[in-house]
Amino acid sequence: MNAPERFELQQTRFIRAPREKVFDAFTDAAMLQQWHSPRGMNVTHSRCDARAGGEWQLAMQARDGTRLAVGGVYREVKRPERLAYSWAWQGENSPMAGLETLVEVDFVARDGGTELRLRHSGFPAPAASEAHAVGWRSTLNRLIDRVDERGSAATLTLLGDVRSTYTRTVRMALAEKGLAFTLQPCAPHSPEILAVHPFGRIPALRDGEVTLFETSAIVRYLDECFGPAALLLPGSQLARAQCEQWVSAVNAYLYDTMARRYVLQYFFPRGADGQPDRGVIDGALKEMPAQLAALDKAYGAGDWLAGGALSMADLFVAPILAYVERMPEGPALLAAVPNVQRAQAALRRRDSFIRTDPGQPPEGATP
Ligand SMILES: N[C@@H](CCC(=O)N[C@@H](CS)C(=O)NCC(=O)O)C(=O)O
Repeated sequence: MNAPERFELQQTRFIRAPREKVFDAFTDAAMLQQWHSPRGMNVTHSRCDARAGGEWQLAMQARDGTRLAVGGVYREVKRPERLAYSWAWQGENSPMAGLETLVEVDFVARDGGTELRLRHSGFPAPAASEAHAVGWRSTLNRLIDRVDERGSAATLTLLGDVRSTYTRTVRMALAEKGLAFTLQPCAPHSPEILAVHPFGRIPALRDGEVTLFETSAIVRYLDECFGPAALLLPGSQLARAQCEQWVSAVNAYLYDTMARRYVLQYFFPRGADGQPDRGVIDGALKEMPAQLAALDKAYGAGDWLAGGALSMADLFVAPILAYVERMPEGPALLAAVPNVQRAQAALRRRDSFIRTDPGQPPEGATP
């Protein structure tokens, strides 16, 4: 009888760190605890006896409380070149419990750093190897954050333009979370952005081999996957829904009126003789007081749109209003909405707003 077919995955990553450091991150229990789970999960327990025949074990926990445990036996331990170990999920809830697969990692010295070549084999079905490939992509990002000399700037690249309001929203989120990143300047519809964003808008985010587009998805990802807790998504269901409501309102109405048909008409005039198109601006000006009044009512006596603290919703609104205020009709429009003015003043005192001023040198690392 033929042996059942087995499937495998392979991943290769370059890390700016010596082989010994990368190797040790795989064999030191305290180091494993810092990175060996996909983003958004934590390692709650790690144990390893890194010699041929020695055992290793990890327990992980997701933010929603889901627990996973995995372990195995070292087959080959050749510091700093190669490591091979068996891998088996534990616990009756795991669909792969009891099935042993094999992880092989080669650490190759290259260009002053390490090329990590990972092979994970022995999966019973392609879906199982694909699910583990997703997990490894994210887990290796966390390894790189820890050991690469550029930290998370080695995995996180923001593609966009510092003048863009949506790009600024993500830059503010990165600053609020204290995350190092690389800024890759790129224009809407450029080949670089179209490679990661099917609709050619900016911004987009690359996290190692993971790519994301749409500002709200990017901010949510950064907030939920980095740091001990979410900072930009309110804790209560109602406040989270209100946050989502304002993000959606910016995407559906406010950006179109205040940025595209108003601010951008002044910055990139499309009217006769290279002048701003008055008809377009006047059309936007008719709609803006009602939109600003809605924001004014939502802020009320507080400084934040949802949950009584800074949230992603505030990061969507602030970059737009910062431009509106500088336009000819801006000061008069804003004078009618004192709550908006007060809330914007509070937000503008934050480091994340000050550091992301489009007139300042950009804060990200260069590619
Ligand atoms: N819903 C998108 C909107 C992004 C967007 O419209 N970005 C502007 C720059 S601030 C853009 O790329 N404009 C180019 C265009 O409209 O073609 C998001 O949330 O990321």
